[in-house]
Amino acid sequence: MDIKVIEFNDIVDAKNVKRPMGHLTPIEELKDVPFEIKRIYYLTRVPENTIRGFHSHKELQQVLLCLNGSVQISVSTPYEKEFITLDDPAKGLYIGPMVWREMYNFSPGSVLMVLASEFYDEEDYIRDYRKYCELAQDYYKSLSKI
Ligand code: T46
Repeated sequence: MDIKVIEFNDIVDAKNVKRPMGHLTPIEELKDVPFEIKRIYYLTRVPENTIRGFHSHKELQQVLLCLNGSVQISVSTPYEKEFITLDDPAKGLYIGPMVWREMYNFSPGSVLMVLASEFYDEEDYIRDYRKYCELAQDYYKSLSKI
């Protein structure tokens, strides 16, 4: 499955000042994330017990970061499934094409920011799980032949 947890640079010692100065996390396209960033969006004020996602993308690549609070993500293909907790603003989850995702357990006040490789295009979404399984089986079979 084309996913990866990315640990971004977490800079805490700004200017050698002795008292705590907070954290600074820089993110540069094609260096810290493996694509050019064409779009940024974020999810805020998600009500308790909401589950979002329930789709895959055909080509889009994204990195999800939880800037405040925590959120859990399940990522799966017809062959494997993983659960990732995002609870650190310096940690991102890269999700490549043809990975089904669901986001749940948003903590109160959580902010989930997403860096995306393409502009918004509803045609790139697969929102029907049966259809996803059919297309994903073909996709992963074709990859295994390469
Ligand atoms: C994803 C997960 C992590 C837009 O008009 N522009 C946009 O850039 C986006 C992302 C969404 N929309 C519209 C499409 C829907 O009418 O906003 C509405 C809610 O989108 P959706 O139900 O797809 O939201 P999530 O939270 O289920 O999924 C979103 C992204 O859409 C998706 O790409 O991977 O976050």
